[in-house]
Amino acid sequence: MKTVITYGTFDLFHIGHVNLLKRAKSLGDRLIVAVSTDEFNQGKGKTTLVPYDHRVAILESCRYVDQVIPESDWAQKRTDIAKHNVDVFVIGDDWKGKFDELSDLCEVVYLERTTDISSTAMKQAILVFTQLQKDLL
Ligand code: C2G
Repeated sequence: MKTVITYGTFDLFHIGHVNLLKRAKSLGDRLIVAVSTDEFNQGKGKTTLVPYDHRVAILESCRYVDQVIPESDWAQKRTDIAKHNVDVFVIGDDWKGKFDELSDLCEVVYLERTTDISSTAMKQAILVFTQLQKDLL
């Protein structure tokens, strides 16, 4: 049983997340996703639109995801890898090089990000749309 793990906020679940999870799952038999809690995201300077428990439920509904755990601390990765017998750590290449120090515990893979989509861009589009709606009323 080859176990893969990845970490992220996964706000406003979109095709970039799906592509990442699909490719991550293809690297093993089981995919664990550690989802950033709302409090941890505040520490990342990220404000999420979708609350943690909804982001968990959305990921649990994804065919590529076998288990969802909370990410509440930058330093939990080593413990998670040991606890869940992880063989492969995967994350998008916007993080390239940032987690190389995990390579003594497991394989570290950076996957190419999907272009032209991001939760941030979606939030901006929602703001513009909301403003346009107001202007039309
Ligand atoms: N992603 C992607 N393509 C996009 C957007 C995101 O491949 N267009 C990937 C990211 O590279 C990441 C995952 O989808 O691997 C989740 O993205 P975010 O929710 O933005 O995750 P992030 O806030 O970067 O959190 O400890 C690690 C952090 O928790 C990562």
